[in-house]
Amino acid sequence: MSAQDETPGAGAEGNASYGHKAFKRSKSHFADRVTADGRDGWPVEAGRYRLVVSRACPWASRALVSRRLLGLEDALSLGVTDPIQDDRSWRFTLDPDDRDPVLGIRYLSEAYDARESRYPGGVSVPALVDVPSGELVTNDYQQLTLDFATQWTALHREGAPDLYPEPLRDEIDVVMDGIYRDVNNGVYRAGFAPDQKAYEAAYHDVFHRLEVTSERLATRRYLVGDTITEADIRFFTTLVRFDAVYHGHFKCNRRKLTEDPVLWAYARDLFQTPGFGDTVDFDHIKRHYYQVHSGINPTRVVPLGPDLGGWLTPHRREELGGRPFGDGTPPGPVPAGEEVPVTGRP
Ligand SMILES: N[C@@H](CCC(=O)N[C@@H](CS)C(=O)NCC(=O)O)C(=O)O
Repeated sequence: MSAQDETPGAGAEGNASYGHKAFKRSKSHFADRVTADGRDGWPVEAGRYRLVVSRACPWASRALVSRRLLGLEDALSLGVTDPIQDDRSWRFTLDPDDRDPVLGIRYLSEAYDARESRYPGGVSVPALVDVPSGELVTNDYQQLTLDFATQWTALHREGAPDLYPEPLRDEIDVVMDGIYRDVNNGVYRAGFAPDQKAYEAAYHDVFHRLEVTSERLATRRYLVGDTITEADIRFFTTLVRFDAVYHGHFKCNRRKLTEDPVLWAYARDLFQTPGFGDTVDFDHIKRHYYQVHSGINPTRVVPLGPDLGGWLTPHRREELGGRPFGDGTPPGPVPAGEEVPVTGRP
């Protein structure tokens, strides 16, 4: 995957660099995998690991959606950080006494330190933490959700969809690769571009790929095959942020998501599918981007718009056919205590 090819950097967004040099997304430093056979020393086990996310973060949000769709909530507990980091990075100030109730830590960096003392890199979400030892297992967001889909199967709910079906993997990988390069990461390259030329190149990549993908989705409900796959999860997490943060804050403003009828209907369809929209907190998203990236928004003022009401309007994408969960079923309700507060919902 292209993320693994990026050059490491350090900068104001923790382990992704921006400033005078072209934006580079860093490699995930901790790339151990939790697998069915435990080959890295981390076997899949119910109740053993904690997923730490920020609901602001698109990479962490993939894991949030995937965990819901697969029904891993009982097996894999969830810690949600404050959307605003301080100088020690992600913190658990949304929890009583500002501590994660399961890990007992105030900062995610404590789990990184438990794994590797004086770890010099950035602290990033998503992070998978081993509860008994308090050590970080992995922050490899590219592999994490693929492993949820293919390694955690013994703990999937009954009726869980196959998000990475074997016969479609090559096609899914190709689609995800283009979307990663030009859209998921392209918006960051535009937003953190150090000069006009770099910004324009990224801007063109973003909108070229959105156009191509919009054409693809005009006649098919989902990106690959006729069911929801990992590719849809990865595209959704950028689309859902598009008008709220990427259009203005990252200057990706050729058009809004709401101005592309196909992509807007596709994104609404997914948003309204259990497991997608119920993980999204627009309040966390906006406050994180506009307040944390003070290099590109020095006043740290958070815009009041856009109006979110449209997310819940009919999309009529079911007319294209498709079987969202294949032979499976939608996930049940959001577990108690994990509901997104009303301040973050449309
Ligand atoms: N580059 C990260 C990918 C995930 C990522 O960039 N997450 C962002 C939030 S969207 C983060 O935690 N950045 C560190 C920070 O902002 O301090 C990794 O290598 O795992």
